[in-house]
Formats: sequence, C-alpha cells, structure tokens
Amino acid sequence: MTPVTRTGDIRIESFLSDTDERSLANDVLDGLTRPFKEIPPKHFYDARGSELFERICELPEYYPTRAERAILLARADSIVRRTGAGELVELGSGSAEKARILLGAMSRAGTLRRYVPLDVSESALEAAAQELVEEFDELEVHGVVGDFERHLGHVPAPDGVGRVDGVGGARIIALLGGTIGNFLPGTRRRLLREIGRLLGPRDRLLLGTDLVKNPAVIEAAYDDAEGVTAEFNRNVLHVINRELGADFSPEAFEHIAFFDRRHEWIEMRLRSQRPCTVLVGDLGLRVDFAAGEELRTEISAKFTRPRVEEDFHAAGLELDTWYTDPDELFALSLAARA
Ligand code: AVJ
Repeated sequence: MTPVTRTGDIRIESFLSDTDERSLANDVLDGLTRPFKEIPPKHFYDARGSELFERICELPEYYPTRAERAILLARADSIVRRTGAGELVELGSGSAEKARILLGAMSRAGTLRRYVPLDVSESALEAAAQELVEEFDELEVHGVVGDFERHLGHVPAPDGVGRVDGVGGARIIALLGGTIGNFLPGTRRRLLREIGRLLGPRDRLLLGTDLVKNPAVIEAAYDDAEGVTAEFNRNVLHVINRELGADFSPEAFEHIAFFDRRHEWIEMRLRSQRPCTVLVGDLGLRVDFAAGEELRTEISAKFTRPRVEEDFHAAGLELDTWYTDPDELFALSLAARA
C-alpha cells in the first residue's frame, strides 16, 4: 500500500520502503568488493549531506548553482511562453529553489496548475510544497517520494487528461543542477530515454548541464578552500557507518577531486591514508584498504553542446532550445521527443 497524505492543495505519495535501505546495502556490497572501489553519489544525501550540499551551493568556488539560477531568472518567462506549460515535474527537487522561478513564470503567464516534485526526501517535499502553495494560490502540489532511477512510473499522468474539455496544459519535466552528470554515459542515456517516455508531443524536458571549461575552475568548485566539499565527500562514510553498522574512520580518508580530461568529468574519491580494515556489520563484510587506495564516490560530467545533442539523439530526444549564462559556465536545454 502507498501512504498518501493530503492537506488542501497538497498530496504526497511515498514509494520508498525497506527495499531502499537495501539499495545502500547492495551498492556497498557491490561497490566495496570490486577491484576499483566505488559508491554511487546518491548516498551522500542524508540530512547532514543535504545540508552540506546547500552550503556548497553558496561557496564562492561553486559556480553551477549561481549560473543555472541566472539562466532561469533570465529565461523562465520565455521557456514558459515557448512551451505553454502549466505543469512542472521536477526530478530530484530538493529545496525547490529553482522550481519557484519556473512556477512564478507560469503564474505570470496565467497557465500555472500543478507542481509534481519527485525526491527521496519526504521532509524536503513537504516543506517545499507548503511554502509553494502559500506563495501561489492557484497551485496544486502532487509530491512523489521516490528515486527517479526507479520510480518514474509513479509520476502522475498529466493533469487535465480525461477532462471533458480535454485541456491538459503542456508539462515541463525538469532535471536541473547538473545531476544528469552523475551518471556514466550509458546509464545517462538510458535515464534520458526513460524520462523521454513521459513526454507527450507538447511536453518538454528541461535539462541542466554543467559545461566544459578551464579545469582549474572546475577543480576549485569540487575542492573548496573551506573544506565543505571534503566533508560532504566523507559524509558517505558516516552514512554507511550509521545505516549498515560499519566502522569507517572518515578522518582517515583524504578528499580527492580531479578533472578527467579524456572523459570530461570531475571525479571525487576518498583516499585511505594508511592500510586499514573496515567491518560492515550488517553485511558481515570485511573490506581491506591498502595505503593510498581510493574509493570513487562521484563522477560529475561536464558537457559541450554537441555532446548534449548526441546524448539526446541516442535517447530518442532532440534539442529544441539551448540557453547559457553570459560566461557559458552552465547550460539549460529544452528538448522534445524526436
Ligand atoms: C548535485 C550532482 C549537481 O555534481 O556538482 C557538488 C553534487 N558534488 N559538489 C555536482 C556535488 C560535489 C553536484 N550535483
């Protein structure tokens, strides 16, 4: 059964369950028994990790959030005009800071109807939903607590489908912040294809991608002077300790971030300063780290326009409009089903 909460214009459905704690267990079992150890970046985001990420977004070195916001502020009205959209589906909505800008534009255009945020954090969804329905009178929020890699099928059908007058405003399905860059190329294209299946003929995907630039600028964004990103990186070890009864010493791991020019992505790793053995109690797993051995915790791909177009093409999508900030640090793409 799916727990549903409803108050006024807010409805929130949860699709997370015990299988989701297993997702961490599976990823740790797979990832720590490989010759090149790896944990997927989605496990950074417990309450402390989400807070650290919010702090990263305000760091002087971390340009993506500010650049994307600048594009949204400059272009939200034209994006809404171009699409005629009245509904925003946002995958990985977090604090819904960016949604507010797009919903504001829909409200000004007189098309605003519904916001469908999908996020793993129920508390973030509830807080955002509450604030937004207070800000926009006409807004309905239908939140989906889930993981967009597994729960896209639970995104509700477009509002208005089945109405007698047949008017269901077009939808924008947004994946912002550069999150798509966290996936390896094959997975990325598969995910884009799955998102594409949600698009009707008038709907558009709005995709945020960080752009290739001077590697020193990119590396500084992932290795800030204050060490917030280093703490964010080590947080995944705290998560594994707590959730799976492991005994990592997070301080014994050094934060590494470097731009891989061949793949055009940032890689974050944790490097064990000395040889150690970690026990993961709940999995009955013993893991040895050699001195200097590294655990990959994130890739964050940086794009060029041709690369985005290729990915769209491979995923059955096509680029409709490309927007960047004046310094070309970041891009937003509107894409349609091909
Ligand atoms: C939330 C995935 C877009 O890749 O830039 C920030 C996460 N990692 N600093 C990114 C992150 C290190 C961020 N995304």
